[in-house]
Amino acid sequence: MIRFYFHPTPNPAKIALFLEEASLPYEMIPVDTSKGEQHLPAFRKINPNGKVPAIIDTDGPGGNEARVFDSSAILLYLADKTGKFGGSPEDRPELLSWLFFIASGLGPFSGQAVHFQLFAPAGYQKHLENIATAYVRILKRARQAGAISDFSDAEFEAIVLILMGARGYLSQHYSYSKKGVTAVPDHVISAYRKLITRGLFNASRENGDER
Ligand SMILES: N[C@@H](CCC(=O)N[C@@H](CS)C(=O)NCC(=O)O)C(=O)O
Repeated sequence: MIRFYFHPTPNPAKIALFLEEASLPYEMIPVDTSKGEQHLPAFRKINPNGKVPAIIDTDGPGGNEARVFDSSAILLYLADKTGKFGGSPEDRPELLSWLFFIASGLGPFSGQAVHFQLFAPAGYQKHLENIATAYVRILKRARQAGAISDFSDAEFEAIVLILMGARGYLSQHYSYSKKGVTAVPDHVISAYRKLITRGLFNASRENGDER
């Protein structure tokens, strides 16, 4: 059984999506980050970095309990454990490249964009512009590579883990674009809408992760 430490924000949404799409049984344990529950000592034992998502697999390697934190690590762990959404060995180089690119490039930029747009004191406009420029460049590359534009059924399984990784951020920016923050180009929004139309994200939306 997977114990899934969740709050309805973008990074936990990636794991919700995997668990639902893989039909893995799990117990969802709320960690309300708006109340600071991510800093409680009991949760810090599961993720010393004090962020969601995290999981405990009660049936981990060797039959032992295992904890995994950080969304990309959890996606890879679950892909290996279940044999689902990891693609073929031939897919692995692209899959790893884009997944780690999301973890080390897209993720930190997106997190900073949200921080500087919504929470930081005034005076950070230049920094925000740099983030927006980098973010658009990243999304353009992803689109050129076919990761977020239209794709064939054959390509779908190989890139779905990548999309799970990117999805939380697209969702977040889609919401903020309604509030007048428009760092995401129209074609990215329309690709995201297409994915929603195909029903890919329905299960995790029902779990309340859309804001
Ligand atoms: N690199 C981490 C980032 C996790 C992260 O930033 N989680 C946010 C929610 S989306 C969080 O826990 N925020 C609360 C906090 O930072 O105190 C991952 O990919 O899981």
